[in-house]
Amino acid sequence: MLKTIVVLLLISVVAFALILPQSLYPVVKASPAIEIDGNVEDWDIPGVSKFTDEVGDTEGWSKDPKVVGIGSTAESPDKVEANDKCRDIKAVYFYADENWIYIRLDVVQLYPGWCLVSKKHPEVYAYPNVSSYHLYFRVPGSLLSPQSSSAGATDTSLGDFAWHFNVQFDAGCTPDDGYAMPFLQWPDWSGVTVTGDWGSFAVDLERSSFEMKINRALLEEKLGTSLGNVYVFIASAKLGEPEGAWGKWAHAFEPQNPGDPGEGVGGSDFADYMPNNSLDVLTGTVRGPLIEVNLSPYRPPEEAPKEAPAFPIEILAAVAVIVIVAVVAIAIFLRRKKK
Ligand SMILES: [Ca+2]
Ligand SMILES: [Ca+2]
Ligand SMILES: [Ca+2]
Repeated sequence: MLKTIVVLLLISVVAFALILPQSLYPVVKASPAIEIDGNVEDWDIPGVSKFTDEVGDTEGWSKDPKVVGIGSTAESPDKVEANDKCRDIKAVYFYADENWIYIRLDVVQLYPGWCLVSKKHPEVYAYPNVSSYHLYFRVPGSLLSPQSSSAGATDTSLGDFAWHFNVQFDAGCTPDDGYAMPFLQWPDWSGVTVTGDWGSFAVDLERSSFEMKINRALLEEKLGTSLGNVYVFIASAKLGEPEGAWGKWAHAFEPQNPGDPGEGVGGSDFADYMPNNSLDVLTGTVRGPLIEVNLSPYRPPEEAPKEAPAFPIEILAAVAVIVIVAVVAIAIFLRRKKK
């Protein structure tokens, strides 16, 4: 008799385990991964923030052979239109997880060879002439004293929108078929290259995109705060005379005075920028508003909680099974006792 009861109880325990829904077990979700591999097709994932810029809205000088055709970085007339499209910013994307900040910048149209280093300036490493890209980040709560001047000797002040770090890159072709890595700069003008522990960078020539990731922990340690909502100003610039008042390096082109060493000739040197209403080009002053984006680690929204019954149906079923088993066992027990 006891045997029968034990068997029936075992059956009910197995039934209970089978009924127990999968939803009661913890579900581990694989986090979506963006690879910095020169293919931006992996950016179509939840949590990516995208901001767009107009196409064709570069400054007039960027399309004008009479301006960009002057000086040691002169563009030949047949290349002006193509180079202008490399300077024409189309969109920026951000994504953030526990370990990395991901940035993607799209331009209207890159072309093979746009990144070739100018033979006129072989002594200046990574000097592709066509365009460089600047991203200025204002980080609320940062312990760094912010900087209001722009980098690369571009004549623009960020004034009240002073930044805590910026990222610049011109993706100049390196001899081993690679690209020059971005430079991450602090307000005191020191900086690090975005490579190794700091991150990585790649170019998707086919989709006219740049993608990079930056080490969150190293960035936050330097900034003295964790990254949440940040404010960003983005611009492109043609590179100009490599030699200016502060030495030989990739100075910005001076559209107000082409052919002269850059710096200090007034007005913005940026060919395109975003957001579109954030810069007073004539005075070279960023007045905002900037792009606002949250760089805290992305967490998928909790799945909408199902309408839970007052008592879970699975537990109700399990209790019913146990009760039925117990009743049958008692009935058998009593019947045998009568005999
Ligand atoms: Ca990718
Ligand atoms: Ca644009
Ligand atoms: Ca623009």
